[in-house]
Amino acid sequence: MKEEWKWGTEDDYWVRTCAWSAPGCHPVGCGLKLHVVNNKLVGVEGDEEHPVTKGRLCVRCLTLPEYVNHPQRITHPLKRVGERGENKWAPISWDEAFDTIAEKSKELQAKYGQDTVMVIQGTGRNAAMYACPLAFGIFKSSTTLMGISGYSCYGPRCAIAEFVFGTGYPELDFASYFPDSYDHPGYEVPKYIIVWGKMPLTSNGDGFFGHSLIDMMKRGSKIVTIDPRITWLGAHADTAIRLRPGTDAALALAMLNVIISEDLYDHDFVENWTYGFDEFKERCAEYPPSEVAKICEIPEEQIYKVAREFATNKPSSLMWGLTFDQTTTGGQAGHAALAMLAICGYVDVPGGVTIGQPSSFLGKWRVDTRSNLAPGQFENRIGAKRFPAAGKSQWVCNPDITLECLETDDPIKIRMAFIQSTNIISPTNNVQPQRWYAGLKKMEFTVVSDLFMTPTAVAFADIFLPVATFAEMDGVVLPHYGRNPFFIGAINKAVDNPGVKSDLEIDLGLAKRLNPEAWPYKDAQDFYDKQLRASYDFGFDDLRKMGVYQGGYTYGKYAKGMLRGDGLPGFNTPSTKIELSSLLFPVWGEDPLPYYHEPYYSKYSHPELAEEYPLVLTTGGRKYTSFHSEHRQIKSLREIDPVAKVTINPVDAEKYGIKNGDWVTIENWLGKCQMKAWVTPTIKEGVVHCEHGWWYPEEDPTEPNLSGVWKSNVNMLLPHFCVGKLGFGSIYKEMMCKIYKAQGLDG
Ligand SMILES: Nc1nc2c(c(=O)[nH]1)N[C@H]1C(S)=C(S)[C@@H](COP(=O)(O)OP(=O)(O)OC[C@H]3O[C@@H](n4cnc5c(=O)[nH]c(N)nc54)[C@H](O)[C@@H]3O)O[C@H]1N2
Ligand SMILES: Nc1nc2c(c(=O)[nH]1)N[C@H]1C(S)=C(S)[C@@H](COP(=O)(O)OP(=O)(O)OC[C@H]3O[C@@H](n4cnc5c(=O)[nH]c(N)nc54)[C@H](O)[C@@H]3O)O[C@H]1N2
Ligand code: SF4
Ligand SMILES: [Mo]
Repeated sequence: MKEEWKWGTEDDYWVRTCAWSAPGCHPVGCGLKLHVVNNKLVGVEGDEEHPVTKGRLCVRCLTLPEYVNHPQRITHPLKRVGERGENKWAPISWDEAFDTIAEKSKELQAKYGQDTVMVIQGTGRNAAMYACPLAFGIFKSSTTLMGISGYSCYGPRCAIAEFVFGTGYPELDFASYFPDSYDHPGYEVPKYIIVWGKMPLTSNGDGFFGHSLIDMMKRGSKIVTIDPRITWLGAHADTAIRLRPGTDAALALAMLNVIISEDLYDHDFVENWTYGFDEFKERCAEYPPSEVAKICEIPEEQIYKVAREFATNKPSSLMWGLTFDQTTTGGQAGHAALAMLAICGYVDVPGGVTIGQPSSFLGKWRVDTRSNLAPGQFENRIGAKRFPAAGKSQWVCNPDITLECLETDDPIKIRMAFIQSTNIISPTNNVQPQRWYAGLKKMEFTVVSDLFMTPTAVAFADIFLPVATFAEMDGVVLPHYGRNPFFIGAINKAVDNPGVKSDLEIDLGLAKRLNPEAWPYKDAQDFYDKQLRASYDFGFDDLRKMGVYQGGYTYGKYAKGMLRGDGLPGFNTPSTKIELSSLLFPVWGEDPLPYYHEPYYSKYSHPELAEEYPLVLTTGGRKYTSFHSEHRQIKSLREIDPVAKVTINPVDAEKYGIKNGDWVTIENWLGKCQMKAWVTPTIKEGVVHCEHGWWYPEEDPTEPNLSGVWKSNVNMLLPHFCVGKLGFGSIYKEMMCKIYKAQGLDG
């Protein structure tokens, strides 16, 4: 990397930076060069010197100037002057906004108790790092959460990995820890990569740079996709297994059955580093490929082929996605997938999966903010005791129980909401958004921090706080939020926009009024400088110059005594080994071994519903042109994806009289919505896929229309509280529905 991060003249210059929301993305930290003329962002280029992303950008960062300079951006704090829902506002200063929030929170906490203030956050944007600290360290409230049912984004995958491996997130080894990348001595590209219920090229989830799969394919990796759709990657794969949604656990157990019964596993690793193999082997034997092929509705040969290729081509690897969080037995599928990696000897080896060495950077600070709570307050947060496994691994409240608490005022009265980085009534961070809508209408005071006026802000906000884009702020980006931190990247301010603040700056402004002793930082730069110096021998200015810091990776840590607190070899689990049979699960009432059962709602679990609702509904496969409900205002992106789409197989389209481009109603007993049909054989027959996140900013923003937020809102068809025994799981990817031709967007 070059030494300079900013070059040019005073009025016409370039800034090198790493991306991380806003606009929304996970901590991939792609390298950009931003061109600024007269304090206006005029151009964007990919930074070829970034060691991982090497100049490549997707369309959302390529259109960044359109987003940053958008005329509908809110660029000063607002207070509501009309009724809620009327969209009438007056500008106020940041001081007035902070003072009002501080006063209101004190007043409501005096009346209803400390936990009456609820911080609702969205997914892992940069903002996510500062949401729990806002609740714990500023409002001193334990009520913070994402609205998503069953914690079903990332949390379940991390929790299962923590319980079974005793580590942070196991990520496909894409040489991202090393400055010399794929040329690093000893690194090997995986021979086979199973991409399971995930579309990383589009999603770049949690920091994995999706396009690195193309790098590895060019170096010989073969791809297997497991997905009811043939994605772009599926079309370029060696094998694409197009299974019935929600049957992943059965498939994994059948592949394990083949690997074990054909003696293709790594005996040395199993003997020395795993626990419970004998019981595990018996469980896998209950899943013969012939039976599982029928459950998954796939050819039996595919199970044998993929199991054999995965086990015998060393190293191979596997990545599993959101689907495992959003299905009934996804936790079990995750356990089985981890077992596949373990018994084939692909853990902590070059070209297998890297296991996170959790970074203390920011992590420790985030944990420490809990010390601002009273004794017992954290332990008693909503739902933590009812689901102790989730309570142990997640810091947040149980989302399903919190929704019920909003409705019933039991066990506490929540009366103030701070809605940070979520457009919670859009088809995103919820199921049954109408219930969240009703619950949030009960608030006596609501703050929304966002970049644009959203349906959520119009419906509920009393104060609106405008947030900076990454081009307008200083910060850091940390892949996997520190759970497997390949690198740390510097976010460097390029444009000065005094009307907006980053989420950290918002925390700092409120902390000054509500808990200054716990927040001894002058400003954001001072904060990052102190945090970095607590873990490394460099500060924020040094990181700016480095651009990206890569700490390197040690393989085989389990054998070197580098994973456990006591310094002995092994894994950081109760048995000191990878737990094929979990010692923890039975404590929480769960089977120690992975298993499959039918989705909550399917033609087999609810045959009485199958005649009326014959199709399987899966939702939310990611698109390049949006991040959840974001980007709907960006003209170039809307030209690519103008309206919500439902994908239908031609056989089903014919059956229900639907043609490509028709408006379609998707409906079940909980609700309905409208989308345009995309008829294509890439989706499995009997399955429809609905996009999530849709609203229409060009429509009337006031109540009851709220920019058309209810029209293509597929989450109205998704039930609440379809969780497993550990509290994890949901039905976003495996529901039942019917479809029929609609008149248009309004019916
Ligand atoms: N562009 C963009 N990127 C994003 C986001 C975004 O909104 N836009 N969101 C971010 C967030 S918060 C997350 S959590 C990640 C998620 O990113 P991923 O983990 O990649 O998840 P999805 O994109 O939902 O992809 C799921 C894939 O699983 C398939 N699928 C559906 N049902 C099943 C099933 O039952 N079994 C199997 N095996 N496959 C199934 C779908 O067809 C789809 O191709 O993406 C992040 N990145
Ligand atoms: N049907 C269905 N629904 C789904 C999914 C699915 O697959 N299917 N996926 C689910 C998943 S995995 C997730 S994680 C949720 C995500 O849901 P959320 O993360 O809640 O996403 P949004 O509702 O789009 O809300 C994000 C809001 O934050 C604003 N924003 C962007 N960047 C920043 C920032 O830096 N700071 C602040 N303060 N605001 C910012 C955006 O403008 C936007 O209005 O959606 C879930 N919903
Ligand atoms: S993945 Fe795309 S949107 Fe995310 S930081 Fe990289 S280029 Fe930007
Ligand atoms: Mo997510």
